Amino acid sequence: MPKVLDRLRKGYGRKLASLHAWNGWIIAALAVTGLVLLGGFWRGVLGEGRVWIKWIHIVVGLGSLLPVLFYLLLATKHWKQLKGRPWQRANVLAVLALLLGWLGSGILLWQFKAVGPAWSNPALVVHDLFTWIGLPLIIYHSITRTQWLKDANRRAIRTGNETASDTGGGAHPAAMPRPLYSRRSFIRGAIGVGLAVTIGPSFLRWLGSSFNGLGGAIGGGDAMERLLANDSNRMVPAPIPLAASAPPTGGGAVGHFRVYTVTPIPSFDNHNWSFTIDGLVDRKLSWNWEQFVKLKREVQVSDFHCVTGWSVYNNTWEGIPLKALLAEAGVQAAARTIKFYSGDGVYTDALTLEQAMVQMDDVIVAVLHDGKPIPSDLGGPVRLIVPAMYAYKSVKWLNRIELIADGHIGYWEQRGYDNDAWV
Ligand SMILES: Nc1nc2c(c(=O)[nH]1)N[C@H]1C(S)=C(S)[C@@H](COP(=O)(O)O)O[C@H]1N2
Ligand SMILES: [Mo]
Repeated sequence: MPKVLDRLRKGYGRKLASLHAWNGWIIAALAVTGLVLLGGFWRGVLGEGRVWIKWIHIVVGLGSLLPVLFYLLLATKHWKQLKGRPWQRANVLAVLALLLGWLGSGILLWQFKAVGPAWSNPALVVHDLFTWIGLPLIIYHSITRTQWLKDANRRAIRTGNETASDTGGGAHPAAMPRPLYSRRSFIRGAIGVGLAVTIGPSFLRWLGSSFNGLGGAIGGGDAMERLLANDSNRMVPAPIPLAASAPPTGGGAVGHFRVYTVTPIPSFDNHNWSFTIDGLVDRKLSWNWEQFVKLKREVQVSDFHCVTGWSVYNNTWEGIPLKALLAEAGVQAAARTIKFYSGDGVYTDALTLEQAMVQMDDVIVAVLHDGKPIPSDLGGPVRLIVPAMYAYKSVKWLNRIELIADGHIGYWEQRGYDNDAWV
């Protein structure tokens, strides 16, 4: 056994270097796929590709354990070598901590169904936090280690250091003044400041929305207030909340919605909005907004869970129970599936009649959230809410319900999401 270790340690320098390179490539792949998964822009553009990218991210992420394990074989020697170099030791520990933090939280996110929202929610916060801290460090590290900077460093050292006789370069320009700041530290400083300026504001916004208490203090105002202020819908009259909605029975939602959409956010007003129930029904029904706001609404409190690991708890939704709408239209015996259409023209999803009528009692066509109109970013004026299932069932900008005899595979289900969406 010691012999094996000995042999392993032989090409030690070369091994460390290639480990470093492998690790670099793995982190680069994770950074690119991770940012694509995070970026709202890519949701619509990629479609099915998004599910693939998620799998690549998961597999490569699990693979990041390998360089860590290999490094541990070399760690004792490396650690001794770094004696007297506290910064380099800190660097090693930071990289290990980053990789393990990402890996641990990543595994919980990957296994979100097994662990449930109570684990996947904090895991997402940790995963994001490590990204916010780790990615700038890694970008800084890679930029300052590129070849042109190394060359610049050498030049800076040569001109700044009178004893640099080992540069092999003939006459030393002794008259050259020693620079106050070396070119190297100047460039490094500039890169650091550049990163802080570009990434800082989004980081603070993320901090504000991830930690409720800090929201007002550093996040720059409440996220929901911003969404409400951004509402691009122009529906008149505004729905008047029931007493159970204002103040909200649930006491107010806890957590923040991430705005997800696969199209540009649509905007509606009284002229381009209507709501229809058709297909296998006894009475095809259609409402304009003035008629729709007069329908009898109910209030319910529920949690909202996305498969990517975030949840919003204690939402007070006010709207029309799906069952009431179906009863009014009269479902024909041949109908088996309820198909939901979004006013974005692209997104659809479905529930079986069995799910919506027998297995669930709380599917609601929602018009208000916590006593306020649902803002356009969150699917207003009307969105579906299916509390017992993951939120990809909760179609935003809902404007049509069709009863059909066949099954229907929804937008994300066509692109790899599980047909079974039960939380
Ligand atoms: N029309 C439409 N509805 C949609 C989506 C979408 O992209 N378009 N995304 C779904 C997913 S995956 C989630 S998690 C929730 C997000 O709702 P939010 O954007 O209000 O947070 O909406 C669901 N309904
Ligand atoms: Mo989602």
